[in-house]
Amino acid sequence: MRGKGPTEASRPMGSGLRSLKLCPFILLPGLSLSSCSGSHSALDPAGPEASYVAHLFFVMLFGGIVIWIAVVAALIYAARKKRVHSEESAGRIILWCGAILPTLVLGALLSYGLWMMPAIRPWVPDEQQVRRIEVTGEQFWWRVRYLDEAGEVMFETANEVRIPVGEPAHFSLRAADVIHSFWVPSLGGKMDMIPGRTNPLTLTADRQGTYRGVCAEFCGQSHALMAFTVRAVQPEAHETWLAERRASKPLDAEGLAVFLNNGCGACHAISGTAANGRIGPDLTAFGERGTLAAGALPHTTEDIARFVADPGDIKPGVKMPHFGMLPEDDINKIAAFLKELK
Ligand code: HEC
Ligand SMILES: [Cu+2]
Repeated sequence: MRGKGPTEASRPMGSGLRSLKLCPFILLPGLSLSSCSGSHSALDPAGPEASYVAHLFFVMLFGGIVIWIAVVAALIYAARKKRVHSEESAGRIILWCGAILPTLVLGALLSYGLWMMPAIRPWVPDEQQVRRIEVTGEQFWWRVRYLDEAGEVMFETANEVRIPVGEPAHFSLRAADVIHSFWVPSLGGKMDMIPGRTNPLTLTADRQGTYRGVCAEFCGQSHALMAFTVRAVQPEAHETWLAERRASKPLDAEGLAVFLNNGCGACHAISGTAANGRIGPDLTAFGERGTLAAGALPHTTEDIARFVADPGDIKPGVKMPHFGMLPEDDINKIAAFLKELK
């Protein structure tokens, strides 16, 4: 059998293999192109910082393709020609293709990257960074604080950031426990959040929209479930929202009582109530959020109830105890109460 041509049985398999080999060439670009647009793509920039990142990517992609074609062409040429090089000509090839050319290419790329750096990471003097937004990475959610002109905290929220369109938003990035990384692909590059440090980051959204951000540094069991939302709204709408957030609102007293009686207020704050815990996300405007538990679930009353009953089931390693032992009725009341917090 060995050494003979393909048998009847092996032929279909051979053609199957051939189409399998083609598969990555069709599938990979298809798959990667399908993720090029949308609220979570560095290739669909929504601001100047992100545009530079995308630009750098395409320049590198183009350069990479040119070099790859040249290398493959050289390889094919070398494989076909059975020429034996003299030691001198081999040395010249190594010098040019192995040292001089890479140095030139990498030097050009480095200069280009350095030239672009001020645009990608605009440096804004401290005194111009008024009204900063302080974002703290926590396992596995985001604490968001809006500061006023004097740098005092106006109010706190979580897992969602609002910025005005067309105006630079200045972030102060911190970490409470381990290293996290703040990344909104549509708006700009990543910035690490390091315990004990405050890293500044300025991002501008030049079109209105909702953008998704993620934690880009492995930070524990539920790292992959640590997302957030950036909403870029018109500056006037932003001002109205800031004012609204500072005003107090009437609350459903019965729901609040169930919330407080079950100890939720030890870790969560709801402004204007006895709930003033600081361990978990501030829930004052919880009903406004588009997602639940840092993007882990949709924001529906059922999902809130499910999360409260067993948060560890949805986010492994979560720092919230489970409340499955509470009567279902209480959990549903709490969920309905929280959903209405605006
Ligand atoms: C020991 C502290 C602690 C207690 C007590 C606690 N939580 Fe939490 N809670 C947390 C932490 C920490 C998170 C953040 C979880 C995450 O997303 O990683 C959280 C998240 C949440 C969220 C999601 C918030 C968001 O922004 O999406 C809700 C809703 C919530 N808790 C409700 C409750 C309710 C209701 C109770 C009482 C029955 C309660 N929690 C008791 C610590 C606590
Ligand atoms: Cu993280």
